[in-house]
Amino acid sequence: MKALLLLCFIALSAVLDISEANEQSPLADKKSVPKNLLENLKKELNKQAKGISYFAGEKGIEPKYLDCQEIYENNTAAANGEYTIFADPTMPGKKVYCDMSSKGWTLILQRKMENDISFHQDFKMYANGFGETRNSYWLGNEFVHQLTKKNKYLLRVVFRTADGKFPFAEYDYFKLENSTLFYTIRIGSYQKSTAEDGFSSPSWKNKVDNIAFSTSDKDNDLSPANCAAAFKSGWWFEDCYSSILTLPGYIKWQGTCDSETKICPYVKMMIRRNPI
Ligand SMILES: [Ca+2]
Repeated sequence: MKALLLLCFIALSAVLDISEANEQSPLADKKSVPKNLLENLKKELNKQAKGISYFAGEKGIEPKYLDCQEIYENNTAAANGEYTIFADPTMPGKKVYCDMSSKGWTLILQRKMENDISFHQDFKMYANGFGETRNSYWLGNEFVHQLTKKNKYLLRVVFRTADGKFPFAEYDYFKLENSTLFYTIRIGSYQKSTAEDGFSSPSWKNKVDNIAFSTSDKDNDLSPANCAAAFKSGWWFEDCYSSILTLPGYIKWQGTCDSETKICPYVKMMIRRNPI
């Protein structure tokens, strides 16, 4: 508390100095606190006001940030890479890959086909997450549920095509329900994007929106068969799939990626809070 009061005092002093200087008052020549110091103090006070807590991270004592967007907003120079985020500060954090190139997106799936892993995992593995954050990974349905139950998120699915393009499909809402509802996915409207609407276009037989998550040991699909076992994958299977990002060996996205003529060596599913 003492530290907080001291910070308040310093910050207030700095505000007074700067405002006086701006008004050309007789005190204008008084030495001002540098503006960047004031900004840092303001950020620190904001964190404390928001009740942000801290953890012992690889870089020392670090704030428990909610997601990659919050990391970016506290440091707009933050680089793409691995960070630890906390969907709930009372629960363990999780390592995640952050795309900071467009203001802090949290990757919930990343798949590099040249460094691929098996996505033929059971329900518990998909709930907890698996893989390597810097390469191919599934963040974890439970963690993503915790993130998306509190805030409204956008979803962007980004591909790299064989000829080096990066088409993407964006949706204005994304949420995973809880484990009781088998992490049912909720997806909003398709936004103007450079890739097809692989998730919900009426052109495709199988949709993803409002579908429960299935694995070979938990058949929640709408097919008489067990889609996850048949296709050695975990996914939001309806009567199996039209677009799916977890098949062995390739990425399938209607109109953009397939196993033969349009091979995509890379995909990421990432989320960012919707400012609306
Ligand atoms: Ca079934």
